[in-house]
Amino acid sequence: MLSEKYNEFTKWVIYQIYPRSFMDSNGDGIGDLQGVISKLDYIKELGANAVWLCPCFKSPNEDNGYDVADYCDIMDEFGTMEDMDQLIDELHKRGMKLILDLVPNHTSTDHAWFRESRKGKDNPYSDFYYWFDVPPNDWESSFGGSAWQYDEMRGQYYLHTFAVVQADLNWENPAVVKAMQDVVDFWVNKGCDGFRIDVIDCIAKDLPNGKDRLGPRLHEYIRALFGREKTAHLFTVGEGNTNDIEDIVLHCAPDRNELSTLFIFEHMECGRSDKFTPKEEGLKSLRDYLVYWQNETGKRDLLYSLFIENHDQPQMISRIGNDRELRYESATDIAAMVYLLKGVPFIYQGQEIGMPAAHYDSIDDFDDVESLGAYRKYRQTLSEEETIEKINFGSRDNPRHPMAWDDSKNNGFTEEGCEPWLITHSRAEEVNVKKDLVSEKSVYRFYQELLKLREENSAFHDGNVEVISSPEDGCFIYTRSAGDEKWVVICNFEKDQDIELPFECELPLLSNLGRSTSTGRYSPYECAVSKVKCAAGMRKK
Ligand code: TEU
Ligand code: CA
Repeated sequence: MLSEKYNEFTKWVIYQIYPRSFMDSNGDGIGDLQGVISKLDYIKELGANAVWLCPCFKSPNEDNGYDVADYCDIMDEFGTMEDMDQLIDELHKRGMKLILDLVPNHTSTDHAWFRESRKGKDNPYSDFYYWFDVPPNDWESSFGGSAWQYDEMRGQYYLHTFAVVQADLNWENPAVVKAMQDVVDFWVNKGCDGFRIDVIDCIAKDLPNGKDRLGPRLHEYIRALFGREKTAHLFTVGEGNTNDIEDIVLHCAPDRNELSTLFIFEHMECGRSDKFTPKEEGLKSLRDYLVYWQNETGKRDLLYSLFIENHDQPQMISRIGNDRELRYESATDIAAMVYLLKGVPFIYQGQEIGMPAAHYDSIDDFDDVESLGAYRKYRQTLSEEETIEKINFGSRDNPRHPMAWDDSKNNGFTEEGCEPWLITHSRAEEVNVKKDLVSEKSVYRFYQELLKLREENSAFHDGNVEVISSPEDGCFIYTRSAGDEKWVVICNFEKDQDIELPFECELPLLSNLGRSTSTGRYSPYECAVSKVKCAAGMRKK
């Protein structure tokens, strides 16, 4: 059984917003907080009751907000602190929660802390970052090149795990720990209900001798942030980079007083052999990861994060689904596979209308610092055409194109005469909210029905999960049960087939193709959810 606190979190449905690309309220081509406020009813009507807002703090936007220049002030392009106060108020008025995106591993080199630190070795901020006369190791940056940058003013090298303008904070320094606690408390005092924590596993380094980045004091630092009376009620999700279940237990077992849950990313490798190289595989790849992690987290009563998209990931339906002829079918089938399992659901903006990956012919149409670094790397050995294909496939710009609200020139994201900060989505004319909502096959309405079913039936919160299909069945069938209530979720994969069940069911209460029976012939990507008539006598298939 999940702990009471974790079971409560299984009732949250978290909608992730990349504010820069969500809705522009003032015609400057950049999404903003007033734009978010204008769409809260759209999010609530979907069935989400919490919003995760990607970083909205002061930033020069070299990494679109993940380079923070002031943790306690709002980015100029997104609006003012008054706008944030209004957003928090409007969310709470709707019974919704706010999760902010905390970036504790690094700051922008524009941050006042860094500007002071680089002045020399005798000011209060001198040791806020890692400074060495010579690089103590050969660590590489995640965005290419060395992770050590020489700073002329200081006359030393500083560490940057990510972009050169993102300097790593030195968590060995108690003043850094205190400063980040103050940031958390500032936002808790303003009404923030939780945090997504960026690259949480990176904050503890074992320098100068550490062989890898995972230093020994990580859990001490996490508890310093979230193991306090003031933070005990918060929902906290760490962006992990571990697939080791014992490590995950250390991060989020209830008695650890650290995090509520971690994003476990193993399933996000579905459909690719590396970030920029596709791999032919279908829904079975996702099913296998889901079954494994449901089992591993379930055995240990850990809260599992249910997600298939985010602001860094090319859309899943373009990697393992069919994002052309069967876009609706595969988007809704994947939703049923994932979001009726045990855990806390995360839905990324655009996922609820089955937004696919985008495609452009020129590198000039790309913005993402990671993609531009990859382009330079691949062009050393590949042709322009081969490189552009790779960048289109793996770019983080895929989920960051302006949200497609309708099929007008800028898709309703900003005024028609205005240039959006990033080129509009190449398929927005075909896939947008307005068109989806009037379609017979509306992905939004399917998500709405699914989330309503999940909300109204407690078996989908803390109920037991039992997988009754086998790995080679070409479908994923699982039950959720609590007390004498049992539901069966049937998700067929790419090939049509007959599906039988070892028990009687009522008529499907949810189905992406409107089927009237739970068993019988299933079309490709067809799914159905039904109540089991009698839980007794259930046999494995
Ligand atoms: O990403 C963490 C991270 O490891 C990235 O390299 C991510 O895995 C990669 O972009 C996936 O392709 C977090 C944020 O989610 C990302 O947007 C930031 O750029 C990064 O940290 C630095 O803050
Ligand atoms: Ca704007």
